[in-house]
Amino acid sequence: MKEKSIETIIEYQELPSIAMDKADIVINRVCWGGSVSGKVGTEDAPDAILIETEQMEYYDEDLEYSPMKYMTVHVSDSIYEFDKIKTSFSARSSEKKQLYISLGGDHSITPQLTLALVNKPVTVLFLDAHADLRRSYLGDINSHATPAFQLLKQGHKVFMVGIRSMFESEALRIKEDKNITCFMDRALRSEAVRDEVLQSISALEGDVYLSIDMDVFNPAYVPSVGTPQAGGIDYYFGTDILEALFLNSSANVVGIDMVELIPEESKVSQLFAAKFLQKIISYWGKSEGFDTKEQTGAQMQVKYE
Ligand SMILES: [Mn+2]
Repeated sequence: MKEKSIETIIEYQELPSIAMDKADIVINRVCWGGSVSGKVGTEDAPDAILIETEQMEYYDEDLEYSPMKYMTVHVSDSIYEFDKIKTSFSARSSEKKQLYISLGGDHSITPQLTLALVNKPVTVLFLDAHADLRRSYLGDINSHATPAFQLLKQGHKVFMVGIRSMFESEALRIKEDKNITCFMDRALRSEAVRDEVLQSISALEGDVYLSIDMDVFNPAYVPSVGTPQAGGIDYYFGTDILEALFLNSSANVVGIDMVELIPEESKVSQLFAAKFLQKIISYWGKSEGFDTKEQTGAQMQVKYE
């Protein structure tokens, strides 16, 4: 296991990181945990997750291919300042189709990332235990409790899944705001409702930004997050959501974030996130047809076995 230090180069699956504008996959490290009101440590998650990707097999056992044989990757420098998040992708390609994944950091980073990536209203698929619809929290409009409100203010539609904690004013907003679709976590106990969620995601059209607050998962799977909440979805429903989104050819995924994880000693939380990150890359690669292209990806440059 590598020790985290300034000198250590953090990579995805120990694969070489190439220039942002040349890579198929851009992984953005947003080490911002400034607004967390619960446990602290979300700023350490990007590196902890990437270090655990070294434990992952290159082969995807579900999709039956090795994504990184076909794709290249860029891992960004760490971003430590909130104001710099919105310029995260300024060196991205202007022509090539790329996948932009940001590892947080707390949930306050999401509206900055949509500013970085889109300049028109999109649908934000918002997986979270909390509604995050406060106007401000503890005096801060850019809090981890306000991103969904900020996204609505930017003109986006918010499609929530897994919600199981909210303030009364947030509950009213969900009922009244036509730009919010919300599937409460408890309703997801029903297979029919889970199918309805997946069908709705399969029917999304246009640009979609995916924000994954890791507290959407049951704490038995992801025990260490900023504000854990009883209940929650499991790993396989999470991957079903990825499948529904990426197999939907009418939806264009403009960016993804994974936020609120706090690295912990057992490493279960960060291993879960690393595996989920791999699934995101794998489904995107499949949806873009990389598995039928030439094997010129990052893994081809690695000597192993
Ligand atoms: Mn959240």
